[in-house]
Amino acid sequence: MTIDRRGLMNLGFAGALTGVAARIATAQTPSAAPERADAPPQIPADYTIRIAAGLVELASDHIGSTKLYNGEFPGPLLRLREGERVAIDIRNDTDTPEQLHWHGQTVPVEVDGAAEEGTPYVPARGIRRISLTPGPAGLRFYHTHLTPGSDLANGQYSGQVGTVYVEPKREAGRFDREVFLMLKEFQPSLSRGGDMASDFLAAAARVKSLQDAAENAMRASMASGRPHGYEVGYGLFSINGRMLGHGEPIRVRQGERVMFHIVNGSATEIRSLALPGHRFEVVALDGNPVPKPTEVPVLWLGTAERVSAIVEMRNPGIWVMGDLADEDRGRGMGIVVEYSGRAGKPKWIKPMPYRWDYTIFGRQDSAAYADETFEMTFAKNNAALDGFNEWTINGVAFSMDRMEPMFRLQRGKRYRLRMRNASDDVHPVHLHRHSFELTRVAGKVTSGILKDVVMVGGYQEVEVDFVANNPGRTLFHCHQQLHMDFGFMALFDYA
Ligand SMILES: [Cu+2]
Repeated sequence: MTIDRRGLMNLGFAGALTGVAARIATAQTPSAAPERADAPPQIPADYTIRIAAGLVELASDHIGSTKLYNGEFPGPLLRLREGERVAIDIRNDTDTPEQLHWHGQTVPVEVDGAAEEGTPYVPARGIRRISLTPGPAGLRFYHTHLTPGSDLANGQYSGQVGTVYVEPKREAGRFDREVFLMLKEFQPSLSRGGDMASDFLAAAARVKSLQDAAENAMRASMASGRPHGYEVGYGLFSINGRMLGHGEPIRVRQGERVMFHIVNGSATEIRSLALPGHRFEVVALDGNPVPKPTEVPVLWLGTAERVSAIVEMRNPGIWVMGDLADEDRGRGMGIVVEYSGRAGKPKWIKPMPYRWDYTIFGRQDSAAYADETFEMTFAKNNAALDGFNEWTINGVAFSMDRMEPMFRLQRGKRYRLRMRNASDDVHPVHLHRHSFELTRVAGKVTSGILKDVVMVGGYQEVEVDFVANNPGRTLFHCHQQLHMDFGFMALFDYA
C-alpha cells in the first residue's frame, strides 16, 4: 500500500496521522478501568486481537487513520466452532481503556464486553486474556463498546469492527461459496436533522397515541426556540473497507450459488442493498436460520443487523451491488459483481420500491406464552443535552453514573418485551447475551424468527420474547450510537 501525504490530508476521517494520538488521548477515560495490565499469559492464545491506530485505504486517494483491530479493516474474520472453547488475547495499544463486545453470542458478563454489565476494561496499553465458548452458530460480530458521546473519532465511529462466523453443525441452505460483506461509513460529522430513510418498513398503522405524544413534545421544543437535535452524517462509504469501484470485484460464474454473509457495521445508519437482475434468498437473520427462507429484491439492515442470503448467479454481466441511496452509493457504498468472461462498466439499475417485512421469513402462528411482559416506551427529548437528543425508556435516560437495573429477571422464565416507539426514528434495539424471538411486528403475529437486533419503526410497536437463560447483568439498548450514548439503554438483572 502506498501512502502519500496528500491522500492523508484529503481524507482526515479521524484526523490526519499526527492528530490521531492526541484525539485518542483525550477521549473519555472510564474511572472503573484497572490501573495496570495483567501479566503476559504464558500459554499462547488461540487468537490475538490488537487495538491500535492504523490506516484504512478506502481508495487510492482516500486513506485515513482510525482505530483498528490488527491493523486491518474490517478486523480479522474469526471462524470459530460452536461449543469449542477458545482463548483470545485482547491487546490494547492505545491510551484509552477499551471494551470489545461479542455481539450476538451467549457469553457471560466477564467476557461480553460491556462496562454497564460489569465486564472489566481492557486497560490502556495493556492486555486482557479472555476465553469463551462460541455460540450460537451463525453470523456474529465483534466491535468496540465504549460511549464516545460527541467524540466522533471513537466508539463505533472508528474502524473497530470485525466478523465472527460460528461454524454450524449443518449449513442453512445449499451454496457453492461464501462472501462476507462489512458495510461501513467513515468521515463522520454532526448535522442538525438527518435524511435517514424511515419509510422502508412494511406499511402498518402508526399508533396514534405514540405519534400525538411525540409530535406535541416536538412542537413544544420548537416553540421554545430549540433547533433539531444533532444527527451524524458521513462523507465516505465502503464495503469491506473499499469504496465502490476501488476494491477487487466479487468474481462469479454463471449458475453459482453464492452465500452472502452481510454485517451492518455502521455506528448509526440503516443500510439497504440490491443487486440488479438478481434476488436474495434470505436464509438467516442475525445468524439464525429463519423458518421460511424467502427471496427478496432488496435487503434492509438496521445498525448491527446481519443477513445471510443466497444469490443464484443467473444474469451474466458486470453489476453494482449497492445501497439504494444514490448519494451514499455514489460515495462508495457498493461493490462490483463481475461474471467471468464479461467486461464493461458496472451497471446499476434502481430496484422497484420494496418494503422490508421480517414476518415473511417467519411462521404466522403465535409464539409460546410469556410468563411476564415488560412494557417499554421509547421517547425523545429534542436537543435536551447540549444540542443532542436525549432518549428515554419509560421516561428514564440511562445514567452511566448509577447504572441501576430497570428490570428484574428470574432464571428460566420467558419474558415478553412490548416495545412502543414514541418517536419517528427507526430504532434497531439490541439485547446482549440472549437471543429473542419476534412475536409481533407492527401488528402482525409471527414466530420462529430468532434475532438479537430488531428495528422498531417510527410510532410502531414490536414484541419480542426471550428466555432468561444466561444469568448476570444484561444490557438492552438502541444500537444507534448517538441514541445509546444519550440515554437509550437499560439493564436487566437476574434476581
Ligand atoms: Cu435508536
